[in-house]
Amino acid sequence: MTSDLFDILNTDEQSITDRKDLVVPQNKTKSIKNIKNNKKNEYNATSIEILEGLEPVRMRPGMYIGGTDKKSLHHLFSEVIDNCMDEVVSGHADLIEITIEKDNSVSVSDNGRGIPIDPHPKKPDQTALEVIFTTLHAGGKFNSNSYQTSGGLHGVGISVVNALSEHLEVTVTRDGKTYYQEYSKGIPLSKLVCIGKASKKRGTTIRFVPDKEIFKETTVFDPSVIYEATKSKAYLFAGIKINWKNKSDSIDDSIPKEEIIHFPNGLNDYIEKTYANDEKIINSIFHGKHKNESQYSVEWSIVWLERQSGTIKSFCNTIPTINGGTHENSLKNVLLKGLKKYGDLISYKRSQLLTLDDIVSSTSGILSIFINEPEFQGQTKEKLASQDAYKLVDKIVGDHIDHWLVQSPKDSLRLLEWLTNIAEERIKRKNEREISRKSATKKLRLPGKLSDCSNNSPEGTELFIVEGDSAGGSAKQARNRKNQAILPLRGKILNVANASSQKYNQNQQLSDLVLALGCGSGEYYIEDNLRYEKIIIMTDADVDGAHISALLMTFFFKEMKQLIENKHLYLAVPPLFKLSQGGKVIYAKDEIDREEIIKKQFNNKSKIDVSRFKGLGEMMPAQLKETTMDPEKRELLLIDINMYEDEDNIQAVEELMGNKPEARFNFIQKYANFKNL
Ligand code: 0RA
Repeated sequence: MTSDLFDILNTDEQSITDRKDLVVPQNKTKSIKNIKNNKKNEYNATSIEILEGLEPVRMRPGMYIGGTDKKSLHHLFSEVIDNCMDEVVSGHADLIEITIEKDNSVSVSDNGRGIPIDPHPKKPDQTALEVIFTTLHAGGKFNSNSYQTSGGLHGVGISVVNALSEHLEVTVTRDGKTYYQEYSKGIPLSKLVCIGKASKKRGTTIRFVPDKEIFKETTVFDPSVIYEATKSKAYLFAGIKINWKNKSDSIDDSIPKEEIIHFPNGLNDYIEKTYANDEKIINSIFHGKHKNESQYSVEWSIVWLERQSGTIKSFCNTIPTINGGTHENSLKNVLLKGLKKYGDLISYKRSQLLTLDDIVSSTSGILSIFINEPEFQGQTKEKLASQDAYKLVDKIVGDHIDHWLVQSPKDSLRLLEWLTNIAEERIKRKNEREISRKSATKKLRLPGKLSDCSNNSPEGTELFIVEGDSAGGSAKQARNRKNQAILPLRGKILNVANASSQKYNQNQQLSDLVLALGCGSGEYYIEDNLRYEKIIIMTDADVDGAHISALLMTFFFKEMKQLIENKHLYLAVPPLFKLSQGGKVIYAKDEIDREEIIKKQFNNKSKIDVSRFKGLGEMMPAQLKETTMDPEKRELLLIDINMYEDEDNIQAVEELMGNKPEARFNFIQKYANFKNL
């Protein structure tokens, strides 16, 4: 026996060989053949059954302990200590002993009830202990502890540790006697034997050596990993004392050789120790513990640090939930809710700026809950999924934070001020980012004549290309400055049909247009850089207007074909006539429209006043908005690439370019079956 705990436990220890006579009574009728003596490989029924029972574990260890690497190796230890913690948490034990032996075996003892050794009701051949060590998931069925760690990566059962251990020995003291059994790779090497009388104490010791065949990377435990995991158990359960012994020849001298690990103030001890050297926003710790006998328990200890790299560690039934989960999310949200509510209470308006990120970055601490039948999720089962845990933490921490904030108004105000400063910094940074994006746009040297819209992203934006400054002025007043931009083109646009690229690069009007669009032209066209969603050509409804439209369309067709293909180019449809009778005003886009309206919408009782717009510049901004620019009321023509792509495409372009304005006008008319929007 390796554990010194049993010295403390006052066992009348005898060596196993001395007590071969002390066979466990219930095994008298049907004795289990000792596999150790079964040298001829004569497998008996029991060994085969056990092998089959634990075979899946040895076949696919990853399914049970997450892998076969160093991390998974340490899961064996977690499983064993979690079993002991179950006894502690359920109030049956208050002392644990951990020993890393020289031979790299690890021994874990507790002074709990001791694993039951009576015959198993369904398998009278076997003791309950043997069933627990040789059957997957058998532990929980024997044990009615309410905070069972079952369900997670841990809680796979001690049988998994047994299956993956080259050697495992278990010693149980209960009912005045001490019992002992050994296993190898899950197979018992002997019967459970009574090795002595133990007058007072009870408990269980499990010592195991991981199997090299399984853990190919290493079977050497890292004392620091074992030590940290052990310490966290002591923090999480304030009542516990853990006797720590490190007999390994590890060179890591930061890990004590011997220590009694005991944290009477639980989580607060951890916080005080861990953050002793950190600058705090406020010195007090937000701590609370709420226990409902055997139903649940919630404990937390929170500290606010000046450095913005907060970490919250969470646990469920002493199992670390590295990836958080419902309980941890709830804690973060309830802290935010509490702080905002308190801000409201003291009329500290800035507190409404707070977001989860603002407070989480400065918050550090531990959350530990105990619930029945926790559910874990994720590949490594390190995230709590129980929905009850969210409500539980919300309710209990929610109640406490309100009181805690009200109790120390000075601290609470300082905390609020600090956190809202973080929020304001965040908002400021965000604004600066936006401004720098805007000025990056400015660096594109947008043409001076462009009246850009204020939206930063292209979605929903429109660029109106208008003819002349007076139309530009009206359009500027008529637009929605959020998403509508205006580019007035002054003077003559170069006819690009016969011009070289070089030539129209030198043309001020066209280079202004390319600059405004941001997407480049010709082979340098990059659709992603297009600064507007819709490009709308808005020219007067006359021959000159048609001419300019035609020139622009030709330019887009030759230089930004994709822009048309991807349906970004439109023609605006400004009215040509204004019809009014009495108070009634209707606009008509052309002669046909005019006659139709006169016939259908007006009566013969009084004179119908018909006026013809000479140009867009003549219209009142409100009129222009209503008839041509307001997306709710206007009509737009989508320029469809197909109209260029018919057989006499070239001729069509030629036609557009022809010297006779009439010809160009005809083109527009001819292709006026543009998609009507
Ligand atoms: C099953 C039933 C009972 C206790 C245990 C298992 C138990 C398991 C481990 C593992 C490490 N230490 C342990 N201590 C106890 C309840 C036994 C009873 O009711 O007396």
